[in-house]
Amino acid sequence: MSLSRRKFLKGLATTSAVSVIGPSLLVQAANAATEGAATTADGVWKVSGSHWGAFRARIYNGKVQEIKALELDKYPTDMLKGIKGIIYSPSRVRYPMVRLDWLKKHKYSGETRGNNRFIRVTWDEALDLFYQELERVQKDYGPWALHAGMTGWRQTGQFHSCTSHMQRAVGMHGNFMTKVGDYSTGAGQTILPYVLGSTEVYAQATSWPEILSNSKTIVLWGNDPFKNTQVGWQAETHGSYEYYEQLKEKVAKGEIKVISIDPVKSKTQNYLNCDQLYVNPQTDVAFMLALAHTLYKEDLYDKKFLETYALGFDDFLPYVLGKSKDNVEKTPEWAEKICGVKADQTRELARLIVKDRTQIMFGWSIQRQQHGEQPYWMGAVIAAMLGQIGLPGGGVSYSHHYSGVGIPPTGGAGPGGFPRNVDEGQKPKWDNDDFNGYSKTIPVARWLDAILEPGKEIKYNGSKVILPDTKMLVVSGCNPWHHHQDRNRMKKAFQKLQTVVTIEFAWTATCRFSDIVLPACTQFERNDIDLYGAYSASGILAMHKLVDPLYQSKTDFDIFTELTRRFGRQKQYTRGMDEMEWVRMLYADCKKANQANFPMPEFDQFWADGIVEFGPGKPFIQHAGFREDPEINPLGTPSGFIEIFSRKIDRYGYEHCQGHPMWFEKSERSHGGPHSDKFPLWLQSCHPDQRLHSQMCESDEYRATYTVQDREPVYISPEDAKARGIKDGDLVRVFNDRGQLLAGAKVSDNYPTGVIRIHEGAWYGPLNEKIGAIDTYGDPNTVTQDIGSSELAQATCANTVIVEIEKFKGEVPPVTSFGGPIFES
Ligand SMILES: Nc1nc2c(c(=O)[nH]1)N[C@H]1C(S)=C(S)[C@@H](COP(=O)(O)OP(=O)(O)OC[C@H]3O[C@@H](n4cnc5c(=O)[nH]c(N)nc54)[C@H](O)[C@@H]3O)O[C@H]1N2
Ligand SMILES: Nc1nc2c(c(=O)[nH]1)N[C@H]1C(S)=C(S)[C@@H](COP(=O)(O)OP(=O)(O)OC[C@H]3O[C@@H](n4cnc5c(=O)[nH]c(N)nc54)[C@H](O)[C@@H]3O)O[C@H]1N2
Ligand SMILES: [Mo]
Repeated sequence: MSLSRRKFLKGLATTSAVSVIGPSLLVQAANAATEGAATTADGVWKVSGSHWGAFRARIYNGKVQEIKALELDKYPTDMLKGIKGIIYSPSRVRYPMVRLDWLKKHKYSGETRGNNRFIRVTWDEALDLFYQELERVQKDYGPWALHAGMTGWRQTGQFHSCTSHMQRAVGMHGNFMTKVGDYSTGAGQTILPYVLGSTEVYAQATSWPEILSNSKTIVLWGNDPFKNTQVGWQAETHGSYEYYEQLKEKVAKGEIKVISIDPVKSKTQNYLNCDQLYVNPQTDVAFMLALAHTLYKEDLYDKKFLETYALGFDDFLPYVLGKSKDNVEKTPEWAEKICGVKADQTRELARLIVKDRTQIMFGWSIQRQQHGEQPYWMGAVIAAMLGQIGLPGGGVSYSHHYSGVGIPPTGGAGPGGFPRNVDEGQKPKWDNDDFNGYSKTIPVARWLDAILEPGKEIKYNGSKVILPDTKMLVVSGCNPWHHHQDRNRMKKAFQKLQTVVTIEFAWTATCRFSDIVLPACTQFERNDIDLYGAYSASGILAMHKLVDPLYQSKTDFDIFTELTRRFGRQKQYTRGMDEMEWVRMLYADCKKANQANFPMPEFDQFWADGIVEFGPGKPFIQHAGFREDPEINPLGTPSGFIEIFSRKIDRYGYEHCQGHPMWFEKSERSHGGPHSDKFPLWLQSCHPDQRLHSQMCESDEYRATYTVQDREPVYISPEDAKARGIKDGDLVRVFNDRGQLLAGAKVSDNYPTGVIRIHEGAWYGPLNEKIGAIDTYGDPNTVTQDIGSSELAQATCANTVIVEIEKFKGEVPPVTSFGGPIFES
């Protein structure tokens, strides 16, 4: 019996529950132990996990009654309270549904797509239609007309990872267009391989113990780890919070100085009670150039480091000194007018960060904007000038706010997953790889362009992409009507699509804009296995099914087993194994991989215990090998060194991403930037404190803990609110030329003038399907801009958006986001 389980049972023994257990229940308890469960008078407790962490759930009367963090999790997130509401949400997809007009009016009736009128059909009818549509598209067009390549934050569990199921099954039928990159780090992951030799954004970073004992200054650059490590890509351990606690103490004692460079006071800044340096949104590069200018002018930078480890400083310098084409010297005074940071403050910061060991930690929001490549590149240049890359507690990182990066990793191997691709040697039913001259892979956020401007040629990362003429979309494990920008542009594009199939458990706006919706079950209704701690690799977690699939929902595995049966690929798809056989096999493979270092028990024991722990990890120092010997451990850049100037990028000849980092004005910007006279407020759509994107928005009770007049909150400064006659709790309209939405005002001192926030993932609830209709709940992507960051990454620019806000007058429409479709017959 593992320690955690023993502790749990001991805990139960001291509660009254155990003393009232009668003999029959004790027998049940003994049986339950073999199912990874403990029985008490008021139900069975089962171990499982989620993006929000590992937990025990109490099941009674066939229902999940209670969720408690696993004892190992010392810093559980409040969001565990929202889990029950996902399972029992009134917005669950209950039955297979087909859109009324699509089915009855034919010709795909794109003009009414989004009116939310659906007909309930049987599973067989729905899957037959799905299969027929796949056939039609492959036969009439070809693989280029089908986009099934989107991915997203599928629920956890290595076997049931749903997008893999969809892509393997659809891929067994025929090829399809797919994507490269993601919405999280599109710009960052494209630029950094040129500069530091790897994507960096998903790299392990220096461990917190090393930082806590070596750093004197930590710069949180657009980074809110206290908010953002509540969730993880795999079951999150929340081990980072122990270190945040220690950091808070050190900040209080003056042992470490933390500076949050951010347009707003973040949750982390508030928690640590650290220094705040306000910077105007989207202007960090100007600020960084001024820092570089000071470091150079005051001769503070590390010349030896640049000589030994970096290339191209001399090609970059003229730009800083105003001796290149633009003739503008990047002085702190020049920057002040753009970024709002006082020139003296810039000089002070430059002197501070070279003085002692400094760790710069970037978040990702800052690259989710136009020219998002530049701040990351320029950040690496600053770090190179400080000369501390590769030292414990020094240098630059781009991942410390993500999935427990920075917890000393154990090095244990996690379980593999269900294969995303068709097995080797097998061919799809439609064995056609002819993309008709179109690109097979496109940059992730450009899929809407493909629908609207098929055949258009765009530049991307040194190559050309020709956008395919998409006719059909299959969506699983992501919510494009949350994650993509500019809803009204999306409406226009979706009117052109012929068929949209979505596999979902929550009736999101994506379901509303689909034609065939198949009810998946949630992760809580299936058995699975996961790595505990995506980056810490703290152990292996059993994910026990808590309840049977609700309504007519099925696991994605069962859905696609049924689909592949329709074209004779069922055996290949499942490899002849069922759910538990897969879970057992994944465990067996994982046990083998860990044999030498982390002995694991037999499966049944693991399943009964709920978790295998790998013990404490070993501290890690990022880029240490490179620092030690750049010849033996070169970076993955073309030269093997840090590239301050990139010949490769320079040769691409792009306008918005040139040979070295540069300041570019944005297409729209607050604080005196373009169009700020008309729309003076920058809208940031940071990641939610109380959701995972759009997941959990459907959790009614939990949502009610943060909504304002049933709407998503919009955070606004006291000054901006007052100037517009807006009071805390008012219903407001947020708008620009692209769209309009309703939200509830929350007036907060954390925001300076000119900056407002609506968290991403608020469920889109248009008043109707017409272009321009007001969003009744508060989805920030109603007003965001759908452009590419630059010719290099073509990444999402969700944060390049400005708006105006006013008190809402007139008749208040009800929120249309929740509760599912309108049932027609
Ligand atoms: N304005 C703005 N927009 C943004 C961002 C921003 O900062 N601002 N951030 C971007 C970023 S970084 C990201 S990562 C994306 C996130 O975008 P997504 O990953 O698309 O967002 P989620 O809300 O997590 O959507 C996952 C969907 O999959 C469904 N799902 C989960 N598990 C399963 C399953 O097992 N089976 C099936 N069939 N369905 C399942 C959930 O119900 C949910 O609707 O959003 C991007 N969009
Ligand atoms: N609770 C929770 N945690 C999450 C997620 C979630 O949905 N909920 N999603 C996860 C995912 S998929 C991702 S990609 C990450 C997202 O991680 P990030 O993208 O790093 O997170 P955000 O919260 O959007 O932004 C972090 C900080 O950047 C600041 N910022 C924004 N623009 C600028 C700018 O121009 N300059 C400067 N200096 N600062 C700026 C914001 O004010 C904010 O404090 O979070 C992960 N963690
Ligand atoms: Mo993300």
